[in-house]
Amino acid sequence: MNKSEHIDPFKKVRSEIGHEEIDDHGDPVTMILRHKDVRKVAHNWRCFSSDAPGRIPVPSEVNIRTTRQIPFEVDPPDHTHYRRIVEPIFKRPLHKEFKEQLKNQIEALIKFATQKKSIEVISEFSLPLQSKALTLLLNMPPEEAELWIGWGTHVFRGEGDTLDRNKASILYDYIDKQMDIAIVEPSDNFFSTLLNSEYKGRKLTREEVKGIAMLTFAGGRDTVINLVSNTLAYIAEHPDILREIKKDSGLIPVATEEFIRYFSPLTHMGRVVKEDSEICHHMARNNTRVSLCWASANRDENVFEDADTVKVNRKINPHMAFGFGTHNCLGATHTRQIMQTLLSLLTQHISSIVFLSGKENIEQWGRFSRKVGYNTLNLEFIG
Ligand code: EMZ
Repeated sequence: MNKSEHIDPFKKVRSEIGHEEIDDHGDPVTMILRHKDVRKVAHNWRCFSSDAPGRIPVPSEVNIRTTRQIPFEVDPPDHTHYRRIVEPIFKRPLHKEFKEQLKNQIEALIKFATQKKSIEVISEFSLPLQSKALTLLLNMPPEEAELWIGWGTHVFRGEGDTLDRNKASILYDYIDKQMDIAIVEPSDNFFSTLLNSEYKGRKLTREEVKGIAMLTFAGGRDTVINLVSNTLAYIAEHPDILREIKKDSGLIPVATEEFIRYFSPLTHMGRVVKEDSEICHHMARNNTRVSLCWASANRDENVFEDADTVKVNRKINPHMAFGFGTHNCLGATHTRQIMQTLLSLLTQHISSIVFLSGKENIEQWGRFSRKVGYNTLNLEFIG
């Protein structure tokens, strides 16, 4: 087996049963595993609600926060109003100037990597890339990234990947401080823009801005870092990919979607059941939780031919790595832009990448062990 491969741990249970009961700190969760069921449940926000601060992520974050993340933990119709406010910020990566700046950031990282004998990808490439790219999204000075890099790959998780309230409070204090600054010195950055935004005829409250900021800092962090690291490791072991996309740059957006499907950086996301409901012949009781397992749905053999193979020219790719329906990922435009820029620059500056060593990051969900990325990954970039 190649070291960059990601095995689908859900295959057998998905095809035989379709769901699996797991325990999340004493709060049971039914993981939904089939593509068609995940779609159905994601679509049905009335029965499978997001209106439960801290209880929507799996593992649950009720012990580390009371602030509702917005729009992530809000159901329609309010969700629609919030989404309208934040959408323009998250579409900024489509602007020409944004693309140019992002290209410069990634190019500098690739040049740095080629000048060294080897790099540790998480700390020297993916984490800095994620934080620098976030300064562009939030319209903040590039130096701010240095502080964010210091928070590591997850803002809520400390040693051993456990949720850590003390660590989380670093982010909460930072957001409070940024809001204080924005009130005294208004600008066109993320915090100022939100504090001046109108929600149903009034200004957003500090608590609402805090909820949006928390989602922005926590949500697209480890996921983007894993996606970038996994892609680099995979390209190292599959040199044909770089050759193929070099020959036909039209494949870059297609290959991007395929990497996102194959790695599915976010394993699953929860919902709270609003009334006793049946999913795949399984009864889900009111006020219990289900999870939409994007990672399993994205390997469903009834939808994807050769689901376990990365095909950089896959024609039909209805993956749900960015979720599905009302709550589809706000950061998807930014992530796609990062990946497409990265792939394009690799074809220009790199002839090959050598896989030196990696320590895998494995998540455990009941009896499923899933590789999500690497804790450390050493690669050599050859220019
Ligand atoms: C939440 C979540 C959002 C959660 C789309 O994902 O990402 C997780 O990493 C965070 O811990 O709070 O933002």
